Amino acid sequence: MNVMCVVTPPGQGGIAVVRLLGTSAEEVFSPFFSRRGRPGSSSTRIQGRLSYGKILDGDRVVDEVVVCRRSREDIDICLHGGVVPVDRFRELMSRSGVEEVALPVFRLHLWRSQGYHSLRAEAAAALSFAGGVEAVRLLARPRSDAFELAVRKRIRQVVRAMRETGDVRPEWGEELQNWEDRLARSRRILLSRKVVLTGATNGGKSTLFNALSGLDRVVVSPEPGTTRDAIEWGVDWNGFHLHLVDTAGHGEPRSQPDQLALRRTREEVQSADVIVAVFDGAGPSRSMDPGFLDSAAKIPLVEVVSKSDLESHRGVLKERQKRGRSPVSVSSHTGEGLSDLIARVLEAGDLVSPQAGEKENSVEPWPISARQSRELSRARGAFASGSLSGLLGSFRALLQGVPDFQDPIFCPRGALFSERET
Ligand SMILES: Nc1nc2c(ncn2[C@@H]2O[C@H](COP(=O)(O)OP(=O)(O)O)[C@@H](O)[C@H]2O)c(=O)[nH]1
Ligand SMILES: [Mg+2]
Repeated sequence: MNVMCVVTPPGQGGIAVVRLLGTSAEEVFSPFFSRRGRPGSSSTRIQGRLSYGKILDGDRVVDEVVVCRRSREDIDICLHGGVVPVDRFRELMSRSGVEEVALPVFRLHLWRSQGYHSLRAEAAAALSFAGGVEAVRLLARPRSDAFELAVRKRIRQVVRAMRETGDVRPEWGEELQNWEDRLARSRRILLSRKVVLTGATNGGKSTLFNALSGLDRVVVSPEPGTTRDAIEWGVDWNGFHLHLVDTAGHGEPRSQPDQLALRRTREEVQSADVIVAVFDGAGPSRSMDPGFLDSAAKIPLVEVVSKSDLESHRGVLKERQKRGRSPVSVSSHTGEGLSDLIARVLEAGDLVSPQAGEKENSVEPWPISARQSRELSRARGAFASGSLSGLLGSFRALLQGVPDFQDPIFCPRGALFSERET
């Protein structure tokens, strides 16, 4: 199979580089190429690493080009950068059966052509989309080969079992479970977690959001109901990419916009990975609406008592402690308690650097995409129904498939491609 990709950015430019990759890249390209000085010459061979010449479509000159030949299977064609010659060349290649792919997919083919195991190539292709240092570390780890080797070994065993016993082996189920566990850990690292601030109006959520995000973006005021839209911002804490969300406070809705704002808050709270419940340190005049938190009881929660610089804060803190809670005291004005809060949020989201905090007997994460995860669940289904051919099919698909670049590991929330959020 041959693929091509325009590797220079789109738009008008001096040159456009199209890269061709595939087992017959040179054979496909050569018939359209003629060296300079011999128009129409039959000598179409690309000579050496660099050749200057013309791309011809029959008698028509498509463009004058420089061809850089890395190997028979990997060729750059430097065209003039305008849209017309590039489109003509594309058309010429696609007529010859070359498939045009997007840059991330092209990178995947490139990694694979350079001998990377296919799962590692997939991780490498995701690298440029990684949000946070921990995600980069995980994707760049050579350990990603371990998964591929494990799957290949299993494929061999399944093939043997098909010839011999015709039965699935019970220990394969345990291994599938182990892979699922690694998947769960890797998703926590690769996907941006959503941290939602919620609580009564005027509790200091927006001020806290500003302090935590390092922004001065959200309007803060003593007037209740200042925040209506949920506002999001990406933060990097200890190498983990998180998405911080400020929401409208719980309070008596007095208008339709208030009601809409409340509904939005409820949605944000229910889709959070970690909830930060802010209790107003200025006093218990407006309390947290418990309905909000009850509806999201399964989501990890960190309690905060705000405004620790005020006298009244102590009373509120004691009150929460009496109820058996252990809130973090913070002051967004002085910065007190902010780093404790960050640590508590990371802990609640189970975000511990695999290097630093590796617990005994916890599984090492393997980078894995949603595509691979789907094949894994298919494999589990096949295992449960004792189907060897089903198992074989999903294991093979796991290794051979091309990732979908809408996959969240390629566009974690808030990373480069947030408009393609999944
Ligand atoms: N003293 C003190 N006041 C604060 C602190 N955080 C917020 N406030 C004040 O509390 C009021 C409400 O803050 P805001 O962030 O808008 O609350 P929200 O409605 O929960 O978003 C504003 O007047 C802030 O200046 C704090 O840490 N200390
Ligand atoms: Mg607010």
